[in-house]
Amino acid sequence: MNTAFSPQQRIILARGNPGKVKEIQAILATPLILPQSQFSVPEAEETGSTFIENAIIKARNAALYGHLPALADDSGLIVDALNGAPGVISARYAGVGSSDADNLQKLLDELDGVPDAERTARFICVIVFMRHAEDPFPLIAQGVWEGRILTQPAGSNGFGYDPVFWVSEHHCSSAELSPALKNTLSHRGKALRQLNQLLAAQ
Ligand code: ITT
Repeated sequence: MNTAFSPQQRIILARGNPGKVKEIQAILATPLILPQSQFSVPEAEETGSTFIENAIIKARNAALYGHLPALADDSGLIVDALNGAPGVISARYAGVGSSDADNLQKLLDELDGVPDAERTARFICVIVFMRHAEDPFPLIAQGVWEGRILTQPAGSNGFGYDPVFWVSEHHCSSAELSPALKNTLSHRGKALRQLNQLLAAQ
């Protein structure tokens, strides 16, 4: 089960919204990461009710149709005052095909009137690496980033819910952090560094 990579080893990144892809490429210590769009891979339906299930679905689909090892990120935001919503549907909270701005506005609407102390939230990231589509023992790495939801957006870096995610250590939103600083703190940064260790230990 050796996954020691040659420098030429290619890995498919399942799906991959552009915001995620940049962050993954900045941290992952593996060879060539190729976006799924370069292969004939049909979209996988994310039918799981957990981040882990959905990451496995995406990675397995990319490995199956791309015939290479595959990596998938499934991530999202959990808000305590909303019983964990938007959770696994973070990318489509305001409906299928909704934009980051639509989702963010829906979140602010749902939290209207909720006091600061009750706006606690966390970003979750699960990254799955599958050596092939039938891999019975995928590598699974996870990261969590605790924060709070602001009452209005601030900043223009990052993507998704970054403009409303308050980072208390730096007294600003996640969208006001530089990309490099976000990577040192974020759920995705933590998961990717854990994955690097898992890959190195193979
Ligand atoms: P894939 O193409 O990789 O499937 P996705 O964005 O469509 O990406 P996900 O189901 O993983 O699919 O949803 C993740 C959503 O969670 C993402 O669209 C954002 O709205 C939010 N999110 C995740 N990580 C984030 C981050 O670092 N900053 C802001 N929002 C984030």
